[in-house]
Amino acid sequence: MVSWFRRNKSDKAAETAPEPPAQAPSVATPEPAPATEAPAAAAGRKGWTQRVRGIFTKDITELFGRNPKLDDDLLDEIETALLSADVGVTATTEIVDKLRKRMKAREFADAHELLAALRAELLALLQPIAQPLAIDASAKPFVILTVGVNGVGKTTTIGKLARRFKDEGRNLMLAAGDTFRAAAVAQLQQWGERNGVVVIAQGQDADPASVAFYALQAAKSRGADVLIADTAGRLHTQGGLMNELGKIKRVLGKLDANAPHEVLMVIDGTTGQNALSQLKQFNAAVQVTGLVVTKLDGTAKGGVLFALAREFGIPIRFAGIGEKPEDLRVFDAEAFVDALLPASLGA
Ligand SMILES: Nc1nc2c(ncn2[C@@H]2O[C@H](COP(=O)(O)OP(=O)(O)O)[C@@H](O)[C@H]2O)c(=O)[nH]1
Ligand SMILES: [Mg+2]
Repeated sequence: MVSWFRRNKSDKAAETAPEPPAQAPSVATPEPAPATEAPAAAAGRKGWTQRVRGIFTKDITELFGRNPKLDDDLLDEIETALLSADVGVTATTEIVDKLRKRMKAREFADAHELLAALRAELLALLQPIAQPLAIDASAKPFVILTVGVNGVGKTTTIGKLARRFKDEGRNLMLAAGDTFRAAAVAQLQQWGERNGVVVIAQGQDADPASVAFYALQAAKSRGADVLIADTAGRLHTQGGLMNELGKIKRVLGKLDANAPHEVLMVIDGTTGQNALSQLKQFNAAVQVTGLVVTKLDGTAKGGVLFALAREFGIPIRFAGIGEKPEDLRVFDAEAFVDALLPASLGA
């Protein structure tokens, strides 16, 4: 730990003095980490099904294990399962009403056909927003600004993304824009070190907009492909801090009118319906262009994705399904719905 702080200090000294972009870089590029861990891109459906589970499966497995009758009671039980998984009242009501209409119209021969229709409804909600992040290669660098409340997994996600982009052969840099806590800078530097990625930091209490500005200047001068900026967690109810995000965005725009190219909001999948008000406020402050939903490995509340999809239609880029570097998946709507409601269920 001590060595991180020490290094942080010297970085601070090196980076606080703004330099003309053409000058030699003042931050040592760490040696690339040996490629011993599994590649971050090794995704696949298996990981999803193993990690993301238990959102509906317990209730629904029990339900369909009982070989239920096709009636209003069954719909009631499905409604309860969706609500307790935090799909939210509006999205749940819509789904259940649709199923009820089709049931009354005798479209389903049995309960299992109704289950298949439920899967299809859930998939239809998520599929349009399962849009992977496309890195525009002409943006030099492509700037990603990460935002979100405290503890949702912003810094961890940046570390995982760093790993992924390195694996893809991209030249990237990180900006330690969470200047609230010294530990936050150290945490990002640790990720950078592990993955052989340069981290630009000005230390604790620096102006995060200034960190972002100089980091973009440095990334431009080095011809980096991608710059990912961390920010301090903030409550969506803290007006001053929300304005600060606007300032970071404006300052980046001074160096590149299109920057940030992606405002990536990280949402904790265990938050439940509060995620909706978080997204609403962050979106109003900085216009969120993509989401990462984390901690889907440890929740019975991941149903909030359906509510987010319905309310905002903002693309979900990635899903966090664990704490390791490789535990970030490109969001795959079908794999997610499969993990929640296996097609084999009740077959
Ligand atoms: N289980 C699990 N834990 C996660 C995931 N993403 C982040 N975390 C943990 O959440 C905690 C907070 O993460 P951090 O990146 O510091 O959050 P930040 O405050 O938003 O930067 C840490 O203990 C992480 O290891 C995930 O996808 N799954
Ligand atoms: Mg952080």
